[in-house]
Amino acid sequence: MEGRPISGLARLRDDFPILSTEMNGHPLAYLDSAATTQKPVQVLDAMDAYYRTTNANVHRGAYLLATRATEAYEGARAKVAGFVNAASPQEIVFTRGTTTGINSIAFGWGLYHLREGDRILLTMLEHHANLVPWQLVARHTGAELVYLPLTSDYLIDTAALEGLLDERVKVIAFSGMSNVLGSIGPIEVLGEAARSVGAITVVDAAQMVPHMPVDVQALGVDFLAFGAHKMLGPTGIGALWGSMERLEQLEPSEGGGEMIRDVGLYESTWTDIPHRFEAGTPPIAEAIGFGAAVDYLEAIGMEVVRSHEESITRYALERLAEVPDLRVYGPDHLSQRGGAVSFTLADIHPHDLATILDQQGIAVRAGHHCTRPLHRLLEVPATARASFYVYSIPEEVDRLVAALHEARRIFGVA
Ligand code: 7TS
Repeated sequence: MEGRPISGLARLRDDFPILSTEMNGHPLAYLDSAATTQKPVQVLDAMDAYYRTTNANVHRGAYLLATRATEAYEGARAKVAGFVNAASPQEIVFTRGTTTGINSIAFGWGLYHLREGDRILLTMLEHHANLVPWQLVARHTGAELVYLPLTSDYLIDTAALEGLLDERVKVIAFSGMSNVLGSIGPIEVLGEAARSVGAITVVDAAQMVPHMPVDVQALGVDFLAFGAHKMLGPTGIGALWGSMERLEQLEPSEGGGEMIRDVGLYESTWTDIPHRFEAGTPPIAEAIGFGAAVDYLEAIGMEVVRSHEESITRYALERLAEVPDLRVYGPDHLSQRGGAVSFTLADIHPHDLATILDQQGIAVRAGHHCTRPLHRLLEVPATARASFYVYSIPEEVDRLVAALHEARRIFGVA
């Protein structure tokens, strides 16, 4: 036990108004950042200022206000592009979130390029967002789904590629960081494997981009989807990054205004990338909030975000190990994991556990976390999950552990 980590980022907490509220008569201990993160005043203010001073529709007005709105929207795209080191802002498509990003690849690429006999390679730890869209596309195209298993220490088992990888595999889609186990995906290995058989790689980066430095040009993958709301930004917006070569192979999966070059009665042509994938009026204020979230994280530095998360996760794993009958599901090594810590406590149902924690003002998620196949593999119907972000402090872990001891007493765990 190395003791409490120094909470070097605790000073940030004043930026998050919600963190000084009370729940059930206790200060809120928000330990559900894998579901969504809280928002700093810098993000709230950017969105408020946009509506107060700049609001107009984008890419259509001939007047100054509309030009300013368009510049703010496109400025946000450039910030997001810089954040993941995209080769150009054009490679960033604004989406509604991770789910929409993955669906737009499944339906904009998969539907047009897959046929019977082809294979889509997924893994056993995927969120439903990176599973169900592929099931739908498999049903349409006749392609088959195959799964990479997990190792005994909860990592994607790349040794199993040997039996599964061949020319039939056209897509490898996998999570960059598991929302349940915390496991970091073997991106380089799977990217290389995909290239060797001419498959595309799709990274569900919902939990990855918010939690570690990401350089899309260095990763060697084709598509990467993430959302703003898990990285201090608003809900309703996310980004799909794709290499220009792959984006050119993608068909729009939504049609409407602003995505066309010309429209005839029976056929239309598309405008340039990325706007051909952004039909209709986009979430403009949300994009600006996303940009402000990126500024905020860049001011901290993503290396610092990652090391803070490692230290709070190390502390949580050490302290949770003190609770008898508690089982954590996920890799032990911090270099292989992020800050989502899922656990069960004896045979107490995770929902009951979450209710007892809530009575102490501690917010954790309980359930299958949109990963039913993974929970079946773990042979538990549900887990409780504590997850951390830049504002998480060791005192919250202490309160969690104390409340878990209390839960054991309440449920009479011997
Ligand atoms: N992929 C992963 C790995 C996720 O964790 C989530 C959301 C998604 C995709 C979907 O993101 P969305 O923003 O489009 O909904 N994960 C969670 C979670 O763990 N608890 O609530 C949402």
